[in-house]
Amino acid sequence: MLTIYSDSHRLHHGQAELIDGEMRPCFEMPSRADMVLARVQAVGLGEVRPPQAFGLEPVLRVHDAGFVQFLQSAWQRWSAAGRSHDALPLVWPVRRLRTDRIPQDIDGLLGYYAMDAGVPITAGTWEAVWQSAQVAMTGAQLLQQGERAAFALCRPPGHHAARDYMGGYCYLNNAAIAVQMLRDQGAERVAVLDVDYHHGNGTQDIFYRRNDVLVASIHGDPRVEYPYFLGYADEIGAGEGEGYNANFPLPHGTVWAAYQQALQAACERVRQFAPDALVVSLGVDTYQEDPISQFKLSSPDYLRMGEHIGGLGCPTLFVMEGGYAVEEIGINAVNVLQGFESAQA
Ligand code: SP5
Ligand code: ZN
Repeated sequence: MLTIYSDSHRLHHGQAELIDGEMRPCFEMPSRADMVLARVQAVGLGEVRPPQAFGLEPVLRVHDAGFVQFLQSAWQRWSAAGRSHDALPLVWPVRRLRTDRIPQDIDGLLGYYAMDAGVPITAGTWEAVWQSAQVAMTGAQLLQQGERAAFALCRPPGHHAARDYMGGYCYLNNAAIAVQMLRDQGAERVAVLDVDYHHGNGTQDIFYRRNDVLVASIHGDPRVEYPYFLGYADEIGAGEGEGYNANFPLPHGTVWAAYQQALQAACERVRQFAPDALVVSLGVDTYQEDPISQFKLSSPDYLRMGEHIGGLGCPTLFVMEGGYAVEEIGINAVNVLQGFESAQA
């Protein structure tokens, strides 16, 4: 399987995030992608290629132009205000505050375009985010050119980012941009299978009213887990998209036996949809040692996960999302890819 990877991810290295009431070093750090790349190379998964340049147009097929402009200019505005720490939001438009007026000040803009305080913006953030999206687009193009599978080693991740907001370590929705590119290049139906521990609120939101993209997500129950405000089983899509969104929330402590049942149900939905291509949002924060998550999957379980996905027989693009047990992130992510390949053979 081909891997697409760019060193530019290192340009994004936030200092701190708010967690358990403290500012602590960001869990989403450059060594994550380094570890995954090292494992890809150690097992000889296949060639590693740099991304190609697709420009802004495919990004704007998914994201709001004002939001993208904000991302591009946020560090410049922040540093012009005399600040040198990472940019972080501090106020949000909750119920009955106005969202029909976009603030002009950087603090207002950060709150307007962010869902939480987990998205620090640094001097290099835009370049890293931009290249991460290009990595995903390159993967989409490889499927379009006839590859059976590809691995977009994206960092920063994307699935919490929606059309016009960032959140949860995510700025642009790499998987959604890849899906839209596949659609624009001729795939009639594309399915997303999101196996990251957290609900993919951004991806769900982007495709919620569409019947050409099925979104299925298995994740920690939002009653007790981030992102808290989306990801319930009764979210089934709306309008023409009704019946094209499927959520499988699972309790804290979920082990493989229960996870596998949800995975089988999600795969069955994908099979019924009969997509021309599958995009897997591949987070491995379901791992038992993950520092911020509560599922209990073991490293061999990821081989089984990959076998299930491979059994679907779809052209598949894997897009890297979360996973914060840095020591094992490479083994776990690449186990999914190897399990997939073994089921394809
Ligand atoms: C892409 C991705 O996986 N983003 C995850 C963002 C999660 N941010 C909120 C984390 C809250 C963790 N709370 C548990 C603390 C354990 N001490
Ligand atoms: Zn996650």
